[in-house]
Amino acid sequence: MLRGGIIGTGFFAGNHLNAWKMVEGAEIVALCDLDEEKAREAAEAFGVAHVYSSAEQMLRDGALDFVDIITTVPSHRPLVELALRHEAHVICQKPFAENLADARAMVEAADNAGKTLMVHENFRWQSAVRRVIELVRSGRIGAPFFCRASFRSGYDVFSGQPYLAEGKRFIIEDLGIHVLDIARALMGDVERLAAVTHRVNPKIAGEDVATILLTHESGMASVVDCSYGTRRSPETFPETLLEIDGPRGTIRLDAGYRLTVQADGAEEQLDVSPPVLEWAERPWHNIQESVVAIQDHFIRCLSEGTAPETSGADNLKTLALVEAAYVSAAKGRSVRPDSLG
Ligand code: NAD
Ligand code: 89V
Repeated sequence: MLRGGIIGTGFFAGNHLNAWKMVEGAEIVALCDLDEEKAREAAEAFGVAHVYSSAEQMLRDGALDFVDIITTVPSHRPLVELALRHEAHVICQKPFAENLADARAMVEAADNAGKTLMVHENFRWQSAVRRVIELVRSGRIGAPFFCRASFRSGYDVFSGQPYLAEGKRFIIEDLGIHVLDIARALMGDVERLAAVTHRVNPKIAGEDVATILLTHESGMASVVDCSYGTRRSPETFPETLLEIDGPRGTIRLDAGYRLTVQADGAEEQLDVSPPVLEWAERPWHNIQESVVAIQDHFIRCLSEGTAPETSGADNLKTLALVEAAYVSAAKGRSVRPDSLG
């Protein structure tokens, strides 16, 4: 049984804690939050014995095999490096880093320490999205030549996560990062992109609409479009809708988790709704289920000594798309993610 410690017991941590209870081979033995009272409350709710307000102290005392970092982005690099100095494997929430230099430094630190560093990039682990990724990878519609990955909503994310209203960057960094990662998973790495952004909600500091055209290394194109300014019915938060065309057919994931596969002249329609786990609640059940899947993948990789699909090294490529999208939107021209310093 691998012994884990959690750093950060805020808004999203309950999902990780519930999910860890469902993952075989791992046990959370310590919780840490700068606000010790918050950590204590979570420890009582989830039966965790040890509580800390200092991550350094938790790592010194804990003999931990891994650390799960669930803090907001400014603390990721110091906490990841701290955990690696204490020889713990790390799973760290997205966004991985505030900039590419910090992200590269963390990947290098993990390589030097010989430890696994995985990013909790969970949208590609949602069961409906995973189904589509597997269909595309199986060659069902042939090599895809077009993808649209779309997340459009008017859901109030700010009441649960007030920090999202405060940063100069919003939708691309917080949500677009997931959708860009799905586009990478479906269509491969990206050679260049062009982004247009806009702010609808006057009460927030960052952009809440982004439309991004990606040219993949295959030469094929994707459109990633994200909005928190969309008032429509049905409200689809937090679904990512997908449409992928290949020479043999089309795959669509539509609102309400309706999957349509048209290939070689035949059509299949499937309900791929995620289960509402005992501890989950609509509409978050889709995300909540993916937290179990990604944490399970992390522990399997540690047990088998394999690299996670959403490793720190892999996530450098998703983070580069986020950076490139902001540069592109600011400069009004397309940008190669590999040209960024
Ligand atoms: P939050 O602000 O509610 O909670 C973060 C907690 O970390 C706070 O309680 C804070 O006191 C604690 N903390 C900060 N620095 C610390 C340190 N050095 N040592 C110990 N504790 C520290 O944030 P949240 O909404 O829970 O989000 C956390 C992360 O999860 C963010 O990066 C966010 O983007 C991500 N998130 C991901 C998803 C997803 O589906 N993947 C969903 C929501 C949030
Ligand atoms: O997934 C996330 O990171 C969340 C939300 C879905 C609200 O954007 O912040």
